[in-house]
Amino acid sequence: FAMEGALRRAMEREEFTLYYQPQVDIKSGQVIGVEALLRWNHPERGLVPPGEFVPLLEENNLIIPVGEWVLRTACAQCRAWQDAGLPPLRMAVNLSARQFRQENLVEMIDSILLETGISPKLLELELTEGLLMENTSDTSLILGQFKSRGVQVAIDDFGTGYSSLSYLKRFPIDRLKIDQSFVRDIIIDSNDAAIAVAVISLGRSLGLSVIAEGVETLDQLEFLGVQKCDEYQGYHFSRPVPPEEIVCLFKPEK
Ligand code: G
Ligand code: G
Ligand code: MN
Ligand code: NA
Repeated sequence: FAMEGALRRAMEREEFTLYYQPQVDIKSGQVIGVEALLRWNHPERGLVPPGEFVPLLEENNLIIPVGEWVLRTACAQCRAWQDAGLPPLRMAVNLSARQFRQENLVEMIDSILLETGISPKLLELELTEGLLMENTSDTSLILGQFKSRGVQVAIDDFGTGYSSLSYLKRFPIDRLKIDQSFVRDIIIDSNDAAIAVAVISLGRSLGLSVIAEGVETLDQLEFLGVQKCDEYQGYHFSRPVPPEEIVCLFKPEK
């Protein structure tokens, strides 16, 4: 299968690369973390977005080795920024269901944390509702192991997966990510606004931090600020960028 071969070669030729999108504390305006986002730097096609190849990595199980590369690279980057004198930045990494269920996930993460020397508290794993709804017994076990290390867990695309909220009380979770589909029309669509406000309120009641994704305008940001949403990410502050551009955010103004 041609695409599988191409993806294997991409791995060998080190054509995968990570972009980072800043996550900003709404109250202080400070960048407090980044989300690592995979890109394929294709020799002919240029930068290919993950929507076009992550599903294929999943089908071929290549997401396991590529996902390990993502974790190691993201944690090494986190360390490099610290060594360069940046404030400690939380590093959020997307983990698919298949990656979450891989054998020895926790051991792999432990060795990457040890290797890179970053605090486990700076690593955040973004999981989906679908994964948490599968609720096999080892979901609790694995999440408990994250918790005991201080590794944080965020629920990605919150509100788009399943209607059951029971997993929120069953599992140790740190953060909800309001899906960008609710943020896009938050100013003009009262249903989207109501959903976002409800998620923020749910987070507050359960002691979870809430981050809004896909914030593109000042109006959206101000709405979220008034509603006391904790953090945001989106084009309004920055697109996902290569690591050098994250460093520039912290250079003293001239
Ligand atoms: O960067 P972009 O918005 O195009 O990402 C699209 C989707 O691809 C995101 O929803 C994200 O969850 C997924 N994705 C991006 N990087 C990774 C990664 O490193 N691992 C996994 N499993 N998914 C990723
Ligand atoms: O992991 P997740 O599926 O949530 O990935 C987030 C995706 O959303 C990334 O692919 C990123 O490029 C994209 N994204 C980030 N900020 C914005 C934004 O402000 N607007 C839009 N339309 N997309 C965004
Ligand atoms: Mn994500
Ligand atoms: Na998301």
